[in-house]
Amino acid sequence: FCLLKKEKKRKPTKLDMEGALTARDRVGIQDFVLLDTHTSETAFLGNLKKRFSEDLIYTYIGTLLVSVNPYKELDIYSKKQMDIYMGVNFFELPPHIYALADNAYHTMMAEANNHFILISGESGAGKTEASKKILQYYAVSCPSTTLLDSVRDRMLVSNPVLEAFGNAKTLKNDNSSRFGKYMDIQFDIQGDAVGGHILSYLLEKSRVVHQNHGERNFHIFYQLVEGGEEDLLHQLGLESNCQHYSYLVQDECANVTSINDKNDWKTVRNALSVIDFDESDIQHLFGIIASVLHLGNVQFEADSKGYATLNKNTELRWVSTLLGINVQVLQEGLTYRKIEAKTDEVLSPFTVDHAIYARNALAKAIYGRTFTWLVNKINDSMENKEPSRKTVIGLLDIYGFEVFYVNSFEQFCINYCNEKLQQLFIQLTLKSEQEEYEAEGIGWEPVQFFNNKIICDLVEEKHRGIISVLDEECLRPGEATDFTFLEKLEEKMGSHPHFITHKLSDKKIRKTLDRGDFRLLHYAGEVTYGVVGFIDKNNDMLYRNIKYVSLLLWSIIHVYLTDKLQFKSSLLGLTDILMSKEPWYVRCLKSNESKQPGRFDDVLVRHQVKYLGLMEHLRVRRAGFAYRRRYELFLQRYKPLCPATWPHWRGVAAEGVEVLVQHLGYLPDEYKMGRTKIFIRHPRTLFATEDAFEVCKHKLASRIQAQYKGY
Ligand code: AOV
Ligand code: MG
Repeated sequence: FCLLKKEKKRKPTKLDMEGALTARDRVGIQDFVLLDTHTSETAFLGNLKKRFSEDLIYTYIGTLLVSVNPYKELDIYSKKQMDIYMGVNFFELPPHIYALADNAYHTMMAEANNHFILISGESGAGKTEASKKILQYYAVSCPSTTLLDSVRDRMLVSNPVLEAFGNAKTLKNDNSSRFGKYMDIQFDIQGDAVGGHILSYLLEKSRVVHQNHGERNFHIFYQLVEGGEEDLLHQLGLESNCQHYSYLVQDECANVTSINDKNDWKTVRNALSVIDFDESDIQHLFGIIASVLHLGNVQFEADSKGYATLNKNTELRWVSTLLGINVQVLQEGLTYRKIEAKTDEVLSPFTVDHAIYARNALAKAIYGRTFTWLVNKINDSMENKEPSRKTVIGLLDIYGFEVFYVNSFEQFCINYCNEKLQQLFIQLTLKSEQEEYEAEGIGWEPVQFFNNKIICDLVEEKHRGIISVLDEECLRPGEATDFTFLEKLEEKMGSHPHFITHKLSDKKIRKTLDRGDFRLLHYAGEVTYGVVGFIDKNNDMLYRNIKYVSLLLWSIIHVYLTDKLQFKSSLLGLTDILMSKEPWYVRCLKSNESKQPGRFDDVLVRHQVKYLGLMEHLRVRRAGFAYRRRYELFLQRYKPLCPATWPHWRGVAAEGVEVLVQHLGYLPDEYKMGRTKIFIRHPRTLFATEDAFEVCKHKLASRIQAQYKGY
């Protein structure tokens, strides 16, 4: 946590103190580490619930922030609140997402290193809201120059734009992220936010052409159709009625009370102009979006031989105009396959099913690439070209773990992604924490925790994992089917404790599985996946069959062809990015399934507390030490506090530290001396030392003060 001087420290008033004392019973404890009955899950939940009922949605476990979705607007995100949290140490004010953001920022400034904030939790738990709050905090409260204001504005408005194109209503969340997002916020040496960069992961493109019952397509389509100006719609050949578009009404869920598409359209339109979209970009962008809607309405009929024909091609003409492709070429591309023989090209006609498949593949690909293009444009507009040294705070907000009645390849990818994040969390906290105590020779009672590596391996292991098996099957076009894939899985995974299928299970469980299902026991619960579509969708991701189906169109359409990454390798890349930075955690909990304000469903919350490993984290924290620092650094900072170490300690740093802390009156229980570091149990011990240092610093001559600048 923050070692910086407390710039705008707000001294707690008498009222605060009294309030804090009398209110404790009512509002619970703000850091679980201080909970008396710390090992009891019931006490943990009781504390969460008590706070939740008082609208206190944030609680710490040490420096980790637990957040419970209130499903109502709370008056805690104002500029005034931001000011209160600025430069104040973690534990001095009620827990808040701003406190975490602020401490990450000040630590970054003090130590000149990179940080990231990992936000996790299941679908609808509040990850995206949390990440927005953090970004707002940085954009509003970091020091500013007029020149940089535009960069900040762009960072802020990138959110509504990306949400319009990348979020959709699902059964779990009316504004569910359907892509993973990692955003670096860059700061210069003065601490100004000077630039940003976004990486996006695996947009759920299948949603463009198909949505499950009760869900919607991406917001942008409804925004355009409902909110688009008459002129614009006219130019794009669109009607102002969602019911008209088959890609928008399959689920009969065009209108949702919590969503105002008309207003959102205005926000997005304004945002686009802030991020440097000129009129021609905007025309281009919405031309492409409209072309997808028109494509969805292209219908095929079977001729006498059963081959696909297009009887009415008004829609196709619009696609042709909007994308600038000759209508004949387009028509051929959708109804014929081009086979390249030795010297010749032969056109082989599609059946209606194949034609629909080709049409949908094209719509998905167009949308997917437009999304990538959009992210690139946003990145260009937020880029900082100054070569000066910068540090970053990364924000990771992905799609949360989700289980539906029917789960397919999309859920498989999303849940695997969450599995990886949990693994990262375990490695960075539970495991590394305990390994550090061991390495430093600190006496330690190990804490048992469930390590989900076994499930990650099941999915991703080379040659043996589910993804490898799937990729192998995808290399046998024509022979492999979703069901041969399932058979291969059964052969390879057979007795794996986290994998079952209909064939592999006993009588009782068999009843709950279809023949085309496999079930994974994820860290967050069981999920049954239907294999239908796995081969196809995986191929789509590898861009093999898009080329195969509509090679013809691909040579013509000039949409950016950049996202060729395979999901697995891109995820591995992400892990590397995160491993090189200092982590902070926000664990979001969903309070209830029905999105109701103020309702706290005990069973649901208990389940999340369990699988997120919060109790284990607390145990490690309780038994452990809140703060540690290398002897040299500790001594360098605090040596003015002791005559024996000031101005120089001419011996081994560890011994100097021992002399120093003895002089400061540390009790034996408050700290431990490791091989290379001092470990301090409670933050309050360090705060007292920091306060003493503050006083001492003022007494020092200005020459010496200068030496401490930047610490
Ligand atoms: P998610 O990002 O975790 O789900 P969101 O951040 O989109 O979840 O939150 C879902 C909804 O919960 C929001 O649209 C708000 O209505 C409400 N909500 C969340 N956090 C808060 C808060 N701090 N204050 C008030 N309301 C909140 V997903 O993207 O589905 O995994 O893929
Ligand atoms: Mg989200």
